[in-house]
Amino acid sequence: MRKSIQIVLCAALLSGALLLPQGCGSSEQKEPARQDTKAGASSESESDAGDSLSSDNAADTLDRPVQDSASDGSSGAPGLACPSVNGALRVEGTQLVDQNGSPVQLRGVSTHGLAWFPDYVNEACFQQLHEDWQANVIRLAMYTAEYGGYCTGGDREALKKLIDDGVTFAGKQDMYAVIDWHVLSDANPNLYLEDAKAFFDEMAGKYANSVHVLYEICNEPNGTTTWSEVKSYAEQVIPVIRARDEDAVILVGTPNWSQYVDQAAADPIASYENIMYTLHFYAATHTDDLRARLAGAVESGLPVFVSEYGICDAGGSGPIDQYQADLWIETLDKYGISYIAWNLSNKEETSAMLQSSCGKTSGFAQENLSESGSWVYQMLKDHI
Ligand code: IDC
Repeated sequence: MRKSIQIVLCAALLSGALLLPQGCGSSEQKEPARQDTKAGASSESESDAGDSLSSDNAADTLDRPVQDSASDGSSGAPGLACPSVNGALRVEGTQLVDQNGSPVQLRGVSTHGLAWFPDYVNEACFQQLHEDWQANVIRLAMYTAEYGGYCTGGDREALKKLIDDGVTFAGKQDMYAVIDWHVLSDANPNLYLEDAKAFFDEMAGKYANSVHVLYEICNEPNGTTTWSEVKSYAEQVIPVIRARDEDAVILVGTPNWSQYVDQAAADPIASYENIMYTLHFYAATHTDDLRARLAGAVESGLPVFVSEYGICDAGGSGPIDQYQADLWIETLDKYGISYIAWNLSNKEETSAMLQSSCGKTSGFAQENLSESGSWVYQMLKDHI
């Protein structure tokens, strides 16, 4: 189903008086977009306004039509891309682009496993991530096999409710949302292929008209899983999504914990459009070699999306390497690649954005951020 996008031509834009960048970083454009996401229950907010990094409180966050970013005649999208301005995303060559074909980069934060840390799925939290951190995407990570995993006895209805809420809150806060089927200890996504098909059938049926939703069909194939096995999985899950949602961007993991993008580049999925391939890095573990592999894949024509990264080691903990992290961001920006930081929690591990002593689930103050959290916060803000 083609996504319907209402075009709003506001008087100021028509007159040419308002030459704002085509992004939503400015307060004039912070109202969110969606009217067609599923209604999640409104969530509690533990925001402590006096203590918050966020300086203002955009209470007026309900449904607004999607704007056409061509309405001022501008072709570029230098600001913070967001659904109300940039609309549905698609892939052109190696680049993620907006509804007008302008390049778009998504930058944001991933939840930890939704079953482990459900409380960060609240609108005040997402509002702060967008307005203060300048994130324009949130990734909703749903483990398939770990603790509370969707395929290993987890509470499916509760997990889907968290996804519904996350998608709704992201839409209301004018952010894109990635629904992540978080394959990890299950190693080979084919293990739960039928569950994946049923899940994405349901998700795509629900969100076919939600321009801000992207689907990530397997976080990290690993172990002995080959690219041809991942490709076979993808070629069975993608048509399920396409039967409901013909054009949403779909992210496909690559072997070896989403590092073998070269293998995908050598044998990409040919029969579908708007497909991107994921590369994950942890800066204290992955350096020049993986960057070279990324560059090679992109230069050979592969659209890559970094749907997860950390600035610590690949175990999600250990020391932080800011030097390598900066080199990574430089490389990703050079190629216009999107990137999402792991993880939004206060778990006692260095990849967590929050100090383990922080009990808040929104309204974070500077001192609540971990070293990773402070770095990601500054890096995202510095981009705008
Ligand atoms: C880690 C979490 C950790 C959790 C573990 C489960 O940070 O709290 O106990 O998963 O096995 C990935 C995975 C991501 C990992 C992360 C850090 O996608 O799920 O999260 N990581 O190890 N790939 C590379 C690193």
